[in-house]
Amino acid sequence: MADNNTHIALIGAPLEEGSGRRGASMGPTALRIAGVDSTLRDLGHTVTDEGDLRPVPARDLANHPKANNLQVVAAFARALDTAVYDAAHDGRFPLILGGDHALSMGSVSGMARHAADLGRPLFVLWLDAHADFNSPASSPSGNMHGMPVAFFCGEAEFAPILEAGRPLVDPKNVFQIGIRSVDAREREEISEHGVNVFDMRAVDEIGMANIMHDIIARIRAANGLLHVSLDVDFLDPDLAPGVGTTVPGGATFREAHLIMEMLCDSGLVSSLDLVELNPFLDDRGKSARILVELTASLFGRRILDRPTRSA
Ligand code: 4U7
Ligand code: MN
Ligand code: MN
Ligand code: MN
Repeated sequence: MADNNTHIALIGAPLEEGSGRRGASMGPTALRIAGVDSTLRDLGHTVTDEGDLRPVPARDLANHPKANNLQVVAAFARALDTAVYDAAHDGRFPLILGGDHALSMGSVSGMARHAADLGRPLFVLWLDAHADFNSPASSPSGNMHGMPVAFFCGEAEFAPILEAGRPLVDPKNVFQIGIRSVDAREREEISEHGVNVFDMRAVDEIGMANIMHDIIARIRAANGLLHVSLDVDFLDPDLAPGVGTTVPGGATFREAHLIMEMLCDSGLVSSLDLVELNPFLDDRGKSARILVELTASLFGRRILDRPTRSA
């Protein structure tokens, strides 16, 4: 993916049951009102809006005391696994309009199947204040939006949400940036499994450009596909207040745009989640708009007509 014509499939996933509060189900609508489709078309891309998924709850799964709303979350994970796989298989770029972060159980699993078809490794760039590596056993809340990374790495196999034997993501192929809130057991898990974490201290000390050069070089060397998952709370709450789990000290406007600009130049990105937007908590559409602006940078909007330096 770069700034030449890409066929983008917008897939709405109005899931809010993975989080502890209501409102993220309005995310896809807010992103459409903020102009995600026209912004991408104006950059020269072809956009097909597939509308919103409305899966029936997965009644085959028993309720779980520590995986809140498992049936609804699993239904979205299954529907997205299929929708994302099908779009990518047909040569379209899946762009998921969330919805809370539990939906990434499905979007990443769908891309992992697509990457396995191609015989290429899938890498995940997780832009978030949180590591999202809990399981029902470790989670302090039971909220499944704190579990997707453990799930697609195969570390949260507590119920048959997706088929056994599905392709997983190697935790060593997961890069996290922006992290600044990690639970006690999560901290042990991410280091045990070798997740690559660039926490906010690393961003301060190393700088975003250096971090991104390193990540891009590693994915390119492995001929990998890259799925990007952007949680609104990655950004500083002053920039993006429209999220249920704000944490102070997040990424700045330019740090976030630089990531997207460097990713665009890299041509490595194959799919994107925009997640955790809660329009009920937003300030006059501010957070929806910044997500659309960041998406524009990923899809080729640039300050000058050339990359600043060779990427
Ligand atoms: B998000 C939390 F305990 N870790 O598991 C949990 F702090 O998708 C928060 O990153 C999870 O917004 C946040 O409930 C999930 C909590
Ligand atoms: Mn998250
Ligand atoms: Mn988060
Ligand atoms: Mn483990």
